[in-house]
Amino acid sequence: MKTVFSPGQLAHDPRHEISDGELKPAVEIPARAEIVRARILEAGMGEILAPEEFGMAPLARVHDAGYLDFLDSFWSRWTEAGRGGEAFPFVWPVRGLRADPVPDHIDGLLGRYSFDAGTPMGEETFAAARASANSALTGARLVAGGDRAAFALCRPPGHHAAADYYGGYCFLNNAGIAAQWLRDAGAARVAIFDVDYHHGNGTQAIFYDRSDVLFLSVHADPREEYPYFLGHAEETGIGAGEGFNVNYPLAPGADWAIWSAALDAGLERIARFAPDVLIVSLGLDPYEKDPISRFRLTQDDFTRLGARLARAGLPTLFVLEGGYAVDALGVNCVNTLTGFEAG
Ligand code: OKP
Ligand code: ZN
Repeated sequence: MKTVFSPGQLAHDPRHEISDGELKPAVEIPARAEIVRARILEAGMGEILAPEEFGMAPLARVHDAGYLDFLDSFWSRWTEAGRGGEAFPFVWPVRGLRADPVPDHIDGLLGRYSFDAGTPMGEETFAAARASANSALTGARLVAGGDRAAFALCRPPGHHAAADYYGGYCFLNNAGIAAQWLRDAGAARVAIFDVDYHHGNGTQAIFYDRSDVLFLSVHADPREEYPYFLGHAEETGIGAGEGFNVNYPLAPGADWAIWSAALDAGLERIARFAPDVLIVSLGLDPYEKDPISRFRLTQDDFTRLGARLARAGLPTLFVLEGGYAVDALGVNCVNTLTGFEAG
């Protein structure tokens, strides 16, 4: 299958993140994409294309105008406030405070448009996130044009970003933007299956009241794991979207036997939904050696994952999400994709 990737996605190159009460080395780094690209070439998996430029319109179908404006103006506001390094929010409009009116000050804007303090922003962040979204959109166009599958090598990732907030290393919801674009291009129903170790809270929030985009996620139980505030089994959708949001939270430590049972349940739900296209939010952090995660998938399990996804028999767009065992990322990613192709 074809891969879509732009070197422009590497421009977001954070130094630090806030986690565990410390300023630590960032884990969502350009090397993640480079090692995946290198393995695709080494394995001869197929062509790597540069994304087309889709402009702002497909982003605005999913994201709030004020949020996009914030991302676009962030660096000039940050530097005008006398800052020059990486930005982190530190104040949020939680219960009892007011999110409207939107503040003028960059420190207020950072809190208004984020949900965590663990996600560094810099001068090149929005440009890299736009390039990443263009890769997802180009992959969607390949699948809409008849390719059985495509791989969008998205980085920065997207599944934690909602209509009007960033967090979890995510700024633009690449999978959600691709899903909406496919709907606008004529797909009646799109399923998004998120297999990242962390719940895809942003994607869930974007489609929570809709029945045309089915969202499913297998992830670590939010009672014990990031993002803590979404991803429980009882979140099933609202209004017209009731029944079209499916969470499979698992206790930390889940191995292939436990994890693949949830995968199979999700695939059964997808078969009943009968979508025109399947989007896989492909997080590689369920891997047993991932440094920030606690599931136990092996490298061979990713091949099995690809094969099971292929059995759905649907045009499939893979969109990269997380995965931080950098040395193993290329193998785990290509195992999934070649497992799919063989399946
Ligand atoms: C992004 B993606 C661990 C801190 C975890 C946030 C994790 C974001 C994961 N002590 N920080 O879903 O892989
Ligand atoms: Zn993750």
